[in-house]
Amino acid sequence: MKLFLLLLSYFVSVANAAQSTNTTTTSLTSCLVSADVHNFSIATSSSYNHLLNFSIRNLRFVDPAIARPVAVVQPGTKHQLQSAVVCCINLLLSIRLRSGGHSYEGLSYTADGTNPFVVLDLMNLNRVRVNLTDSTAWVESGATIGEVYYAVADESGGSLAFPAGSCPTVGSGGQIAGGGYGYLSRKYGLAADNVLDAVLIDSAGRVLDRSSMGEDVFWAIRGGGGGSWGAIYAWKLRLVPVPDRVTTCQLSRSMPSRPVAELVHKWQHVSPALPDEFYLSVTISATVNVTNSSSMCNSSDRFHVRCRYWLDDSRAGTQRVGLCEMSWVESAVRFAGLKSKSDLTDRSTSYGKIYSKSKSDYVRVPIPLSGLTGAFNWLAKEPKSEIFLEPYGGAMDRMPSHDVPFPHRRGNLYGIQYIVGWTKVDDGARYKYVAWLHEFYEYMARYVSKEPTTAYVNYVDLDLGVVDWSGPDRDRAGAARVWGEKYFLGNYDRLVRAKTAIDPGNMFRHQQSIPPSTS
Ligand SMILES: Cc1cc2nc3c(=O)[nH]c(=O)nc-3n(C[C@H](O)[C@H](O)[C@H](O)COP(=O)(O)OP(=O)(O)OC[C@H]3O[C@@H](n4cnc5c(N)ncnc54)[C@H](O)[C@@H]3O)c2cc1C
Ligand SMILES: *[C@@H]1O[C@H](CO)[C@@H](O)[C@H](O)[C@H]1NC(C)=O
Ligand SMILES: *[C@@H]1O[C@H](CO)[C@@H](O)[C@H](O)[C@H]1NC(C)=O
Ligand SMILES: *[C@@H]1O[C@H](CO)[C@@H](O)[C@H](O)[C@H]1NC(C)=O
Ligand SMILES: *[C@@H]1O[C@H](CO)[C@@H](O)[C@H](O)[C@H]1NC(C)=O
Ligand SMILES: *[C@@H]1O[C@H](CO)[C@@H](O)[C@H](O)[C@H]1NC(C)=O
Ligand SMILES: *[C@@H]1O[C@H](CO)[C@@H](O)[C@H](O)[C@H]1NC(C)=O
Ligand SMILES: CC(=O)N[C@H]1CO[C@H](CO)[C@@H](O)[C@@H]1O
Repeated sequence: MKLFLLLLSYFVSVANAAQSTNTTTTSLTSCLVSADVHNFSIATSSSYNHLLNFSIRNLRFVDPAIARPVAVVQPGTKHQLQSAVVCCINLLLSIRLRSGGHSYEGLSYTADGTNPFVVLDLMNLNRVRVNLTDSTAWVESGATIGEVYYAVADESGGSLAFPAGSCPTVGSGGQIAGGGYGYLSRKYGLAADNVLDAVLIDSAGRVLDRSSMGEDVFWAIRGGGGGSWGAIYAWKLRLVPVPDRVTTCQLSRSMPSRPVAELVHKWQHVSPALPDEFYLSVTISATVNVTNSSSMCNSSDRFHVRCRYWLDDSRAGTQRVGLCEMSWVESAVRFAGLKSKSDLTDRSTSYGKIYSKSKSDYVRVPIPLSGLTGAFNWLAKEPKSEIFLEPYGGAMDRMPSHDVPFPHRRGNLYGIQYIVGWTKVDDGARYKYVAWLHEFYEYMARYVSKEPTTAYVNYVDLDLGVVDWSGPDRDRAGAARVWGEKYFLGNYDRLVRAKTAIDPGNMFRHQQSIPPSTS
């Protein structure tokens, strides 16, 4: 008898769970429809899989074992975005905002396990409105960086550009929220340094601009990381002048570890000290190629002098150095490995759709030759790995560390991104790749910034720590300091204050969002 009762209660609770998912779906559907939001897919819709999958850029998160959203909603206007946010909040559904879907940890479309969730996919909010009178642009946050580059170049006849990252399918929603470092950052700073205004929809459903959100929140959204503050509907960007022609140079060499180390040893002294108009990065892959080195400037004479200075005096040699002049936007096309300008606006490309895991570091003291040789010997052991060295210095050195939440300024010579990437489902080999990455990262620890170890929030890395949102209130802001200070150094406390002001109920959250203060 007792057993029977237990069984009965088991059935009842299962039936309730199914019922409640269905009630949730039904309530969300009717809330959206009555707010005139019609472009969404629930789990039983035929378009659901395609839509959810479309912007999953890291294939590690295409996995049937990973919880899926109740719905994918695609707002097409500011008002629809606001309505979708309000529906989710009223129904106590977690929100995942997805712009380009490039989050290294899938934070824009996976759950933290505490709640059913909805993906608000912003790909239809991708309008870019350029104002040539004051060299600004209003950009809806679902526009990709490629769409921004294309529109700005097109409307300004190539005289203006925007300083952001290199991957054209990355979203401006996620990238600007986390900083945004790229080819023009040694001259003009980060994407986030060039945000003049923004429209934010907060957890109370209010539509706020710079003056109504207040300076602390306006500060926080420019580099404090996506998904913590509310939904950014649009950014107002300061566009920057670029010359008609820039000069680019790329070379690719296959060499053993030692000469690569010699080249990089020299590079770490030279590249951060070059004039602001130069950007000279290095990618090193396991097959020990030095590839895709690039520079840009507005005077080919001066450029030749610099390029030859660096190349003559190195093991790279001067042969087969591809020096070309082109417009700035063409250089962005070329460095992205694309063919034509119109490719910049193609979001259906599989560009960057791989399985991958990344980590990051910053370097303030040049790494000794022996350390670099050791690093490249280590790298050579894992053919699926790559490291990417991005030069700092220039304007990055002159901007105060507290202007925006991104703190890695004066004294940083370069940033390192470690990547292990694979293209096929691998039957467990991923554990081997990721374990290799962890060991390599540990080896590098003695040579990079420490106490604290530093990292770039746009290369988001859950190994640094996660917030457990389940269970009762406790000092989560204190616990999150462990990883928060790696990304934000002394800016962490101000981020907690901004979070507490704008979203005290913590409606916008993920595994590494800034917790509100509970005291
Ligand atoms: C191939 C590749 C190249 C890259 N190159 C660079 C580079 O050169 N420079 C650089 O700085 N970074 C670079 N990145 C990192 C990139 O900037 C980050 O991964 C960025 O966060 C991705 O933004 P997204 O909109 O595409 O991603 P998403 O996954 O859509 O979003 C990332 C985070 O921001 C949140 N978010 C998205 N939209 C909004 C919004 N409208 N309002 C509030 N929160 C939002 C999401 O919820 C999530 O937490 C690169 C990444 C890849 C994969
Ligand atoms: C919810 O209920 C409706 C009507 O009974 C049914 O058609 C639908 O498939 C259910 N959805 C889910 C997700 O169970
Ligand atoms: C709905 O979304 C699809 C896919 O992104 C898009 O092609 C279509 O234009 C959208 N429809 C409306 C009415 O916004
Ligand atoms: C999702 O996309 C990936 C890569 O583009 C593909 O391999 C996979 O089959 C897709 N899955 C679904 C369910 O569409
Ligand atoms: C462009 O900027 C100028 C100067 O700020 C302003 O007067 C004008 O209204 C703007 N144009 C548009 C279309 O917003
Ligand atoms: C070219 O570079 C020089 C030196 O930095 C700078 O003074 C000048 O304004 C630049 N010209 C253009 C057209 O950008
Ligand atoms: C490395 O360089 C060699 C010779 O130029 C080339 O054949 C090889 O494909 C390159 N490998 C990678 C990963 O770029
Ligand atoms: C961005 C870029 O130029 N990528 C190139 C780097 O080098 C590899 C190998 O030579 C090319 O295939 C990429 O197109």
